[in-house]
Parts: sequence; C-alpha cells; structure tokens
Amino acid sequence: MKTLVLILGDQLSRDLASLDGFDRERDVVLMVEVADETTYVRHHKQKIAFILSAMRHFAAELGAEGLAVDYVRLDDPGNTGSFTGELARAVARHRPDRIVVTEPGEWRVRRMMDDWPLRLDVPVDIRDDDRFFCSRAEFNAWAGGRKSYRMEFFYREMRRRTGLLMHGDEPVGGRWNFDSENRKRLPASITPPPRGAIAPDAVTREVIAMVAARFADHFGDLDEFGWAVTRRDALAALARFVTESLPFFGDYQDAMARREPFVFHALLSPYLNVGLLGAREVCVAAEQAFRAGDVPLNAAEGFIRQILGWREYVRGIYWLEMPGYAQTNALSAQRPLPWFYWSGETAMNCLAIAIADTRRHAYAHHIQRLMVTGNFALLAGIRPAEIEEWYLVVYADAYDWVELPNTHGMVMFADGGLLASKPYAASGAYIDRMSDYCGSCVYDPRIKTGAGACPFNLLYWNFLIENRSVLGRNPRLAMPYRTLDRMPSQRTRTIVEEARAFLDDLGRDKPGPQSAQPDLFG
Ligand code: FAD
Ligand code: DLZ
Ligand code: SF4
Repeated sequence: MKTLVLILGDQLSRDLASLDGFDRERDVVLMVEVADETTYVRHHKQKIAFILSAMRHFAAELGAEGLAVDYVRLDDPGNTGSFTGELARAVARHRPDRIVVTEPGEWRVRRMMDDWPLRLDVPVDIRDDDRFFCSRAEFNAWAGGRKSYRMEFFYREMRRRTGLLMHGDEPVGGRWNFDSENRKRLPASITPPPRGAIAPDAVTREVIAMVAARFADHFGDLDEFGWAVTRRDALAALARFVTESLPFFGDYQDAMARREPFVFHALLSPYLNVGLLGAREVCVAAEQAFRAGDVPLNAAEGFIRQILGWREYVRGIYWLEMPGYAQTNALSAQRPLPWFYWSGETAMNCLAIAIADTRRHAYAHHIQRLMVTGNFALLAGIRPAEIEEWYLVVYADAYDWVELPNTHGMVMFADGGLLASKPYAASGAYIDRMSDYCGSCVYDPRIKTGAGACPFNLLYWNFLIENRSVLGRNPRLAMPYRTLDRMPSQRTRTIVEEARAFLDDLGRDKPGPQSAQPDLFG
C-alpha cells in the first residue's frame, strides 16, 4: 500500500508517529511551504524564517537517510498556498493508496483534515501525536467530571506517572513544588550567560532573505536571528542551557532586567514546539543534572514543572475545550489593542522594553509575557481575541494550542477561572520588585494617583472595581477587596476617574504612517 506521509512544519521529529512503518522502497514524505500557514496571522519574521529553515533542514536530513521526500517551496511555481491544495497536487503526482499524517497542533488545521478523504478521494489515517507525556485521552480521563482544573494536581499526577523527580511514591525533597523559592530579583552582581546565538548557515540565510523580501510588512526584526534550525544545534542549545543557566533558573525564574532579555531562561520552546527536541529528553536532562549534584532542586523542579506541568496541562485544556474555549469573555473585556503593542512607543518603560525585546528576538520570557504585556491587557480590559492574536503573531514559539490557554485563561481570565483560580493582576509594586525597569521610567510605582502615578497602580484598583460582580466572591481575591473596601470613597473616585482618562487616551493612540502592522484586524 503506497503511502504519502504529510509532515507539517511543527512535526520535525524523526520518531514522529506518521513515520512509523515507512517503507523506503514505496512511500513518499510530503512537506509543503504554503502561504496560508505563513499568513493565517502575520507572524513575526523570525518565526517564519525559523520554521521554513528548520523544515528545509529536516527534509534534507530525511533525504540523506534515503527517504523519498517531495518538498514544495513557498515560491515554487504552481504552489496553491494551502495544505489541501498541495495535497491534491501531490496525490496527482504520486497516486498513493492512503495519506498518513500526525494530528496537528491546532484546531484550525484539524478541522481542515476532516474534509480531506472526500476532497482528495484517498483514505486519510490521522495518528495521535505521541510526543507529549499525556495523551489527549489520558488528559480527558483526568479532567472528567471536574468543574475547574488546577495545574498543580495535574502536575503531581504526571510526576507520579513518569517517575520524574520521584523517590518511590514521594516527591524528591519532600515537596512537590519549590515555587516560593523562585522569586528573587536579579542582583547587579550576577550576569547571566550570553545567549549562544547560532550563526545562520547558507540555507537559513536564503530563507531570511526570502522572508525579508516577501514579509517586509510583518512585525519584527531579522537582524539578530540566532535560533537553531537542526536537531543537532537544538541539542547543543539544551546542553548549554543545562550547564550554564539551569543552576540559576529557579532563583531568578521571575526576574526581569533591562539589559538581560533572557535572564537564565532556556529559550527552548521553539525547538520543543516544532519537535527538534522532545519534552521527555529535556526533562530527563534536567533531572540528571540535579541527580549529579550540578543543579539545585528548586531549579530542576521549577524547570521540569514548566514542561511536565504547564505545557502538558495547557495542551490538555486546549483540546478538551476547543472550539468553544476561544469564544468566552468572562470579564466582558472590549477595549481594542493599543497601537503601542506593535510600535513599542509608550512611556511605560516595562512595556516598551518587553515589546522591544519581542520585536528584536521574537522572544520575551514568561514573566514579561504574563506580568507586563499580559497584566496590562488584563487590567486595561483588552478584547481577548485581539491580545490573543498579538501573542500568536509575535513569538517564535507561538502555536494556538499553547498560546491560547496561556493568554485566554492564564492572562485574561476570559474562561472565568477554568484554567487558573484567579487573575494574575498586579500593580506597579510587583514589576518594581521583580525588575530594574521602574528606575528609568517617567512613572513612579510608589505613586498611586495624580502626577507621575504608575498606570498599573490606577488600572489595578480600577480593574477590581469594574469586575467586582465576577471577581468579588473569589476567595483568592478577598484580601485586595478588603483593602479596597477600606479606602476612602474620595480616593476610589479619583482612581476610577484617572484610570478612565488614561484608558480613553489609549483609544486615541492610533497607528502612524509607518505602521508596523497595517490592517491586522481589518
Ligand atoms: P523557560 O522559562 O526556560 O521554560 C522552559 C520550558 O517550559 C519552555 O521552553 C516551555 O516549553 C515550557 N513552558 C514554560 N511555561 C509554560 C507555559 N505557561 N505554558 C506552556 N509551556 C510552558 N509558550 C509557548 O511555547 N508558546 C506560546 O505561544 C506561548 N504563549 C504564551 C502566552 C502568554 C500570554 C504567556 C503568559 C505564556 C506563553 N507561553 C507560551 C509560555 C511561556 O511564556 C513560554 O513557553 C516561555 O517563555 C518560553 O521560553 P523559554 O523556553 O525560555 O522558557
Ligand atoms: C507556522 C507555520 C508556518 C509559518 N509555515 C508553515 C508552512 O509553510 N508549512 C507547514 O507545514 N507548516 C507551517 N507552519 C506550521 C503550521 O502552521 C502548523 O503545523 C499547524 O499550525 C499545525 O499546528
Ligand atoms: Fe512599568 Fe509603572 Fe514601573 Fe513604569 S513605573 S516601569 S509603568 S511598573
């Protein structure tokens, strides 16, 4: 039975389920660069360059191994621009008896696949993506009957199931979670290691030139492209992270610093998400470093929790709750996304830095995403769909299955608390505690109202006031609501007035003539 194996751009793993049983004499791998995927949102230029270059390298490696690979480039004449169109052309070329594909990461593409057997007149075998610790069926069984889900309980279950950082039935160190030890500010005396950017080879340089020409009006710079595009280089990046950064990862996991966009973070998410690295091998590498005595437990546990816990948890929720998940808006947030998310032009230093880092590297670390750009969007009541699209566009690691739950659930609380027990809302004091951003800002995190007041302070209390009907009975918000209730009414009136004036001004923040992202929501 001649098989055409379609491999998508985020399925660059040699042990992919759809390659099981591949017959080198008979079968063909199909990989396609298509306009639909490069533009379903206007991805950051580095994200497109990363994926297309990684796809080209992966195809060449399969070819060198002796597999027949039919590779369609974006600028090949006749390219139809869609997965379905390219499959139809490939079916005509190869006349396969069946198509085999691993299930995609995104609901959007999964829906497309339902049409394929009829449209292509060939049977389509869609295989489970077994590159995750927890299958979709296992997650559904865990979630079954619960009204809300909590990452911590899921994570403990995953630790037991995998044996990672376990001592028999007990967690190593006697505790499941060392998060309380992972909240240090980065002192001036500590300098994180350099990023270890990888110089683009000839293939990547060709892709970068094509992206620069074809996607010139997309957000983001290409100048500092330094991503690995092969498994070999991704493995080297993992090894480097484990030796140089992981020992400090725990302590400074939440720290933000003006000149250190990466702090001690791994920068491994793009590789994990396209399959150049496997989740298991990454967690095992961290555990081995701990067991060898090279890495403290709070670092190894903190890191493994992000992958074994959060990454698996958000994927489970995505597939369990889609497509309805994206439609909820529990806080009725309706404000349009301010233009400065694209231009970076804002006097709020924390936001200007996070957006500039994002533009330069297609990367910002988790606390910048959650507590700066995310916190602002939450407090300002940005329409969930608009901020979700922003996150999907701007990061090299962004795919709907992981971006959506993080933004919709964790940041915007738009799911009403399905994913997280409370919104991650914070005033300027949090950003000041965890960063060196405020010292050089025109605003002052210690000023609560009036001239020089940090907008996060105004917006924080205004957010609690405006959303009292939904959040007022949340036990985890009891303390701030008690503080609010003790405020003199004149003070709360001032907060609301100043917050509204600030938010109205944002509405006037219109794109200029050099707009970086024209007509995104048009
Ligand atoms: P590290 O901090 O070094 O963490 C190690 C690994 O843990 C990451 O590589 C990643 O695979 C995993 N991880 C950590 N946190 C999470 C999380 N919350 N959810 C899932 N995996 C996690 N991550 C993505 O991979 N793609 C996205 O599109 C994405 N969108 C996000 C949007 C928002 C609003 C927020 C708050 C977070 C988002 N994250 C996303 C999660 C997280 O911010 C990134 O995984 C992380 O910043 C990647 O950088 P790193 O490899 O240096 O991570
Ligand atoms: C993100 C992306 C981009 C930019 N381009 C391609 C492409 O040309 N061909 C391809 O196969 N995949 C691409 N991808 C990744 C897909 O969008 C991803 O595989 C689906 O969204 C399923 O998760
Ligand atoms: Fe951000 Fe406020 Fe600090 Fe300025 S003062 S950097 S706006 S938190």
